Amino acid sequence: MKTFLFLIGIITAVCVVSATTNTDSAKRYENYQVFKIKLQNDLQRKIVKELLKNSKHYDLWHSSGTEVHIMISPNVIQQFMRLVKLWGITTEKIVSNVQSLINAEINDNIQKIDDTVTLDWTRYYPLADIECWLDEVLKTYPLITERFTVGKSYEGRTINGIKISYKAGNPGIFIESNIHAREWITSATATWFINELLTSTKAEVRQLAENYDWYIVPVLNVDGFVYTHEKDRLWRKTRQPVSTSTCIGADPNRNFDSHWMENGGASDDPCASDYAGPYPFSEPEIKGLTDFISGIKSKINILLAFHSYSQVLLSPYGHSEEELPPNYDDLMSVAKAYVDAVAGTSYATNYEYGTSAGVLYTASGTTIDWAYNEQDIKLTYTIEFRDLGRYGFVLPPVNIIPNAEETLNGILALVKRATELEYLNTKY
Ligand code: 0X9
Ligand code: ZN
Ligand code: ZN
Repeated sequence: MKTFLFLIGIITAVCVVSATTNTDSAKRYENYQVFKIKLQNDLQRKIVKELLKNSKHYDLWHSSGTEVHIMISPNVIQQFMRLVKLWGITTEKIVSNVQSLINAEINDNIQKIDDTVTLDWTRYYPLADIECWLDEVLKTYPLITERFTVGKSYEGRTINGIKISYKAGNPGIFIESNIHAREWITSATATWFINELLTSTKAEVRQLAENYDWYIVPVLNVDGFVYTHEKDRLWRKTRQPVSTSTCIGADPNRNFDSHWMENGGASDDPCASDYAGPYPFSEPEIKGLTDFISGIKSKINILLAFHSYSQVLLSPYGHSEEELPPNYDDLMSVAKAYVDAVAGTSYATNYEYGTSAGVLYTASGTTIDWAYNEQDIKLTYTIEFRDLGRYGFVLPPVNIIPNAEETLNGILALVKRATELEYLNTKY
């Protein structure tokens, strides 16, 4: 019985902290502002879409049916104000200086630096520290854990994952995290979750850990993640150059070969934040991930993709709002269990749920649609973590543990409901 081999406590990784990052050469967001916009008609929608084409000065942070959050550079704020007045668009400033959020985060991260790294989830860590911690986890639990790699990034970094398996024959759950570079809360939550599966003594967490095989990739977009730490905190895409443009990178969550570039769910403009890439799987990170998942698809029953922000749980489809997936009712029932469990946690955080295209917007070529459509994984969800826009992607690290705790409760309920609906039986 391997059951009793887990140790209790925090995994201490003894690696020297990598040189601190994000300083002089990093892009600054002085006086960049984030506005919440309430869209009342199609004309207003069109105007906002037009503005976003100017990707140098306008960056989409969030979008749902009627509400859009846009970060705007100080150079065009006056122009923006004139336009919204002219067209009667309702706006509200939700961040008055993005750089001050980033400065606060840098302070939070620096204060606690010492010589060795122990992930304690009170701050955000650079990739080298996460990798070091993961090495230590794998060394500490050699019988339960196993490294897997999903190939190499464009810049040549190995993309690491951890498989946690207490016994043979378990159904599998795959977690993809930090596919979008700036969504730091995702890898912070994924690493906390790994630690919890290995060290928690709570009965329900032990049962979750020991009766399912977990495949977790804490940081998928490694190049982009390093870039957010060193050069541009708000970078989203990969870092592979585009031959036809001076703009760099593709949106990895539009690069999957499933309804790729359909229905306006992605952009063919290399400068756009949702650029689909020149062709499906053009990004090595996505090619590597999909090759890996294809190889184990018969063992994967559930796939979760961690994102931020918006507090929503999204099911397929992303590529079409009208078309609903065949097991829509089950997908919604399982989603409701997740959302109720999150709301029932002491923080009482409110999530919404629904299909991706229905709740947010059409997005084609995404992880969860590909896994659902092409890999026969019938429960796939995007989870958009905290918050609702007060801090957006620059979520203060005091949120890490609360976010992770409510996510764990959500996943416990999700797996329970999925089991009741018989989604965790052996597939083939
Ligand atoms: O746009 C995305 O890729 C996700 N939102 S984010 O702010 N994290 O970038 C949402 C993806 C939703 N999934 C689908 N629409 N399939
Ligand atoms: Zn299609
Ligand atoms: Zn995302």
